[in-house]
Amino acid sequence: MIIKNEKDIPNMPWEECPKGCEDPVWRSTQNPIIARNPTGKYARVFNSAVVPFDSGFAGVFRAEDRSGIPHLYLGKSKDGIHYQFEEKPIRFVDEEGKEAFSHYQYDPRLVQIGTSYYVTWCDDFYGPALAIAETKDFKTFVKYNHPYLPFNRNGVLFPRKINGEYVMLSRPSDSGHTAFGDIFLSRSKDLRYWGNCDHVMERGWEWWNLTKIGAGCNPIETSEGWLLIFHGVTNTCNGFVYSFGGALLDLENPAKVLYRSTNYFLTPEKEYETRGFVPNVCFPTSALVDQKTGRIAIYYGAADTSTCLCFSTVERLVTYTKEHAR
Ligand code: BMA
Repeated sequence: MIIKNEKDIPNMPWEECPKGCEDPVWRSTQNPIIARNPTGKYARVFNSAVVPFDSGFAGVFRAEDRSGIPHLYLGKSKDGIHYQFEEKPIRFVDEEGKEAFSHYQYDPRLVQIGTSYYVTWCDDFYGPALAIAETKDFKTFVKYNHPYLPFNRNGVLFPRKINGEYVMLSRPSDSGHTAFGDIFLSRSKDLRYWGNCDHVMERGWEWWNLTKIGAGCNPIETSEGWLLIFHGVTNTCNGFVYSFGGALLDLENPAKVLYRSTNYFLTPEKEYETRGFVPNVCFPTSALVDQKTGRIAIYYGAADTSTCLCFSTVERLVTYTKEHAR
C-alpha cells in the first residue's frame, strides 16, 4: 500500500500495539495526555488538532477558560505529548489586517496545503458556522470571510487540491445539539467561495452512528483511496454517545464512498472517556501520519474534558475498513 503526501515524522508519539490486541486502534498508556486544568487557566483542553512544525509540533487547541467559553489557543511541543500553551487565545485578523472577532470558537482542525497551514473550526456567526484561517508561521492567523451560511460544523479540508479544486467535508446542522446529520462535500477554487456540493455519507444503520456523523481527521491519501476517520453518534436514554470509525473515499471523486466500516474503531470505554463534562465522548480531530512507517497517532477529545491519543497504522485501518465494510 502506498501512502501519499505525508511526511517522515520520526519523533511523532508512538507506542507499539499491545501483544494479542486485534483492535483497529490502541490507546496511549499516557492518556489523557492533557488532563483537566492543565495550566491553572484553562479548565479543559480537548477536540484539538496538531501538525508537524519546526522539528516539533504545533497545534490549535480548543480550551475552555473559567467562563466556560471555548476559544482556540496555540500550543507547541517537541514530542507531540507535552504541550506549552500560549496564555491568550489566538488573535485572528481579517484579510485587511483588522481584528476578526467572534464570541466563541471550537473543534479546530488543522492541515498543511502547500506552504500554508489552514485552521477550520466552528465559529459564532449568528449561531454555529464554519470558519477558515490561514497561517504560514503560527504567529499571524488570517481569517477569511465565513465560507458557508450557518449552521454547519466539522469542516475538514483535504490536504491537497483534487482536480484543481480545494475540497472540504462538512456537516450541516442546527443551532443546538443537532439530532441529525450527514457528511457533505463542497469545492472551491480559492478557499473563499465554496459550492458544487455533493452528499458523501448518510448517518448509518449501525447502532454506533445511527443519529449523526461528522468528518474527524483530515483525510489520509493512500493508493486504496482517501482514508477518512469520522465520528458517529448514537442516542441513548442517557444522551449521545460519540465513537469513531473509518471509510475509504475515491481518490479522484471523494464524494464516492468505496468502503465504510460497519464497526467502530474506538468507542468510550475507559473512565476518562465515559466520565467527565460530557460523558461517553471520543471525538477525533487530528491524525499524524509517518510516511516511512505508516504509523498513525490519532488525537481525540475524551468526554469534552481531556485530550487523548490512540495509535494504529495506515495498513491496519485500511485493511480493517475493507474487511468490515458493508
Ligand atoms: C458536539 C460538539 C463537540 C462535542 C460533542 C459532545 O456537538 O460540540 O465539540 O465534543 O458535541 O459534547
